[in-house]
Amino acid sequence: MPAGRRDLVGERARTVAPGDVVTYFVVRSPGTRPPDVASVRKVTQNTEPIAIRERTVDGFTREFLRELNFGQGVDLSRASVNDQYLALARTVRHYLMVRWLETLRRQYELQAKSVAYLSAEFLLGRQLDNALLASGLQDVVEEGLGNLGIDLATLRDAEVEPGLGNGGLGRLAACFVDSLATMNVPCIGYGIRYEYGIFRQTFVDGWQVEKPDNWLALGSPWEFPHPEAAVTVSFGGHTETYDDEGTERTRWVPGWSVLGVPYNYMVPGFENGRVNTLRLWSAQATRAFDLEIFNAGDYAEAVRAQTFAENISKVLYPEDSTPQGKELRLQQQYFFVACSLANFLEEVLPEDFDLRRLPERIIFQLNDTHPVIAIPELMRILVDERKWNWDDAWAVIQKVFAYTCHTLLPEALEVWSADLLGRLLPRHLEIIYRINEEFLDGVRERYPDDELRVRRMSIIAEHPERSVRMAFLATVAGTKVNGVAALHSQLLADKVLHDFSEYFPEKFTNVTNGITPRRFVRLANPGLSGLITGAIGDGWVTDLERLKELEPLADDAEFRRLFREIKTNNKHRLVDVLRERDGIELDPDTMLDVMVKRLHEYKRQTLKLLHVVSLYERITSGVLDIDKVTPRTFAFGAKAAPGYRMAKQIIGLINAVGRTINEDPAVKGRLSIAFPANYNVTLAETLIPAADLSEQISLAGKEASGTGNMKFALNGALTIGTDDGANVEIRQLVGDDHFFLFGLTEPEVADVVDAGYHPTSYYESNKTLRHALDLIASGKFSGGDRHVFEPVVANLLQEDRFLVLADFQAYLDAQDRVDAAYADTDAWTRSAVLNVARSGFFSSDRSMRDYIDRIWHTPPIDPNA
Ligand code: 26W
Repeated sequence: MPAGRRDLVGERARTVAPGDVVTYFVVRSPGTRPPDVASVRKVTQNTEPIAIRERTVDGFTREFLRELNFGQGVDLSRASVNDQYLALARTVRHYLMVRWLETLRRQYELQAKSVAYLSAEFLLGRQLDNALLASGLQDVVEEGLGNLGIDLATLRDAEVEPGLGNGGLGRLAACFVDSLATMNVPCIGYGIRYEYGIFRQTFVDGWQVEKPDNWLALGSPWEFPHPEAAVTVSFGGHTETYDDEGTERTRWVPGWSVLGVPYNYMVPGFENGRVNTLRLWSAQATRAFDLEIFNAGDYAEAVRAQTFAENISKVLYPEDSTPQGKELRLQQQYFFVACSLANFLEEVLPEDFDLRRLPERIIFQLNDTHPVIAIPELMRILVDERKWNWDDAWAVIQKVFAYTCHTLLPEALEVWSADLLGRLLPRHLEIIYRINEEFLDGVRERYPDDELRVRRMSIIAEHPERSVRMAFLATVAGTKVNGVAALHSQLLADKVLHDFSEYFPEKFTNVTNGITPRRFVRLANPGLSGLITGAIGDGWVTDLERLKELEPLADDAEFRRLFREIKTNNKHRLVDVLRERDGIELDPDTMLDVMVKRLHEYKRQTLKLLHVVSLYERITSGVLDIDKVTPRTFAFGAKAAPGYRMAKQIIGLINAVGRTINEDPAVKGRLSIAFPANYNVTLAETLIPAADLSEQISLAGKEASGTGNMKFALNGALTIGTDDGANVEIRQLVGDDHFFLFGLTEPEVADVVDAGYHPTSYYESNKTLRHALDLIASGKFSGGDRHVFEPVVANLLQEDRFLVLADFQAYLDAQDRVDAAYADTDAWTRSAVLNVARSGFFSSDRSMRDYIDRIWHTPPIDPNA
């Protein structure tokens, strides 16, 4: 080995000389125990330690070509774009590998308390750019590829984003694991490796049509499968009690089982040498293929077990609010939870670890109710398998689980029928019954003769059928329960879980959501990032509150000019992307008014649409002088759960209105709708930096937090919104002068509903509203067919559960204020700069600090320790 060669293991630079001791691993799958230090081998002349990747253009180019030739088996001249992309991805991950292995080694040594983030969804987005940013290799790669005649942008677009989530909850999980890695906090993310992620949305005549998301088809270079670390997961069967040397014990006799194969993904910290792990589980049959049955000629039967097993991790459930209560969904939830607990207890922890000390070593964060079955599963392991007594086991359970609730909609709180649970997981149901009994004993003690309260608080509901309320189970067992914004957590304690916040006041807390500034500012908005770094240095990327230092520059005309220029450039970038991607011609010289989020009635996309229709109606009827209307483009992005008919109707109506308005010369250049299909993380990264106005108009008291609202504010868009979710905290921080507030507050909504809400009274008393609704009902947007969108109008007039009509006029008035404000470009830009400067609080790094202080107590690891 040439003297003076640098050894960068763990990024610590030192020269390696013959006879030196270098730590390197017998490479066993990450997550499995590393060998003890004793097995380190003396460096000999011809032993190549972990290859040190030269972070030079030459070094990279050599690696890339090696990967292309030896990894992809092609030479450059014949390589397809996908070959080049896969080779690049693997090359970049090589540069991160040393950090990953070092992180694992040190974590194993330190056995520091860490977070296990259990989530049924991780909406990761594309990985390449984030890996380049984390490894600081962007420029080297851009130049190296350029020298080979390859355009990095082309390879970037070859990556299919892993759509392993529906929306807010899944994306939040991805932001959180990014922050924990960047903050040097040990964390394992546990989830499901769906073969098919969230469906690909297409529009046929304006109607949503779902296509399967076969994201793995062209290869998945960011994952590391470890079949040797597979876990057996059981289902069905029955339980039986037996005498165990005088102690009566219960055993579960399962009916069938599957294998859970772990796939590890890197979660690189931002330029800090740490790489945490995301472990996603894939289901396989224990016996993939039955040769006997095959030889007997029943080919389908021979592979039935495999197909059946694979179904468990086949596809993500596309609902993001109303659980369907499907058995397969419960199978998915138990599958990944059982795999994760077994993996952590048997693979991650040292062999002889005393589980009584588990609370010192791990906190399992339950991302909504989807992983809550982990609670009876760990009880089963401790009591049935480790033969602990109930109380000792329960004492540990209450310290190692914490629950985050992400919704306020009663219908979104998961309830599993005792019948289904008893059939699929008979032992777990028994354990839940016992947990409930012991809990209710305590309730009866605290509130004697209050059986109503007991029934209200019971984890087991008797009506309409006997079922298990998962949110209640999580609250009874968890050490902490948190909402995701101040208002949300307040409403959880005051309303949704009131009995429990009275009974366990110390458990209830709040952690307001956040977003990672690496992906949603540094990567998505390089122009703005450069401007900020130019002004205050680049510390903001890992300390977002530093943005405050921009405040004085809001009064700097030159800074405002540059800020505006960047917004305009981002608009032009969006114009090119939408033309290429969707054939949409967007006019960059209009105000870009954006509403992007899942389609749900409580988010009130219909209110936004009534504003557009009303503008169009008043312009075309001559009520409104077109020259007084600010030229606007209304951009929508929204997927509807396939079974959510009203949501799909609303998508159809938005596209129909868009078609009519976009083709009407009377409003050309003034009003237009852009509704690109298949809104996802990748599109958000281009759309959000281009936006002027962010629509956050849910009915107060319905949106738990929102995270899009934070991304828009941090990218210099102004918000028009209600006092709902995190909007309240955004408005408080950016200031009322820089936020367009409107609408009923949550208490006012409650009063209106309690008083009895009659949407038609608003229709009758408000001409502008009536004309807009009548225009839709007239068939104007549906070729004269009055029936197509009748259900949407009828629902608004008859039910209007989310008070769209009640908030209509206040919303229109707020939009007039927007028009007036936008006319003063400089003042608008000043407000936009202040939104950026005052939104540092909404970093997911800050959210992590709050979780660590209030719930987890998992301090960051000192990288130099
Ligand atoms: C079982 C069906 C189902 C699936 C997903 C029910 C509920 C969900 C999620 C909890 C829905 C969700 O994504 N909630 C959103 O979570 C975000 C992150 O905390 C919040 O910012 C959003 O306000 C909330 O709607």
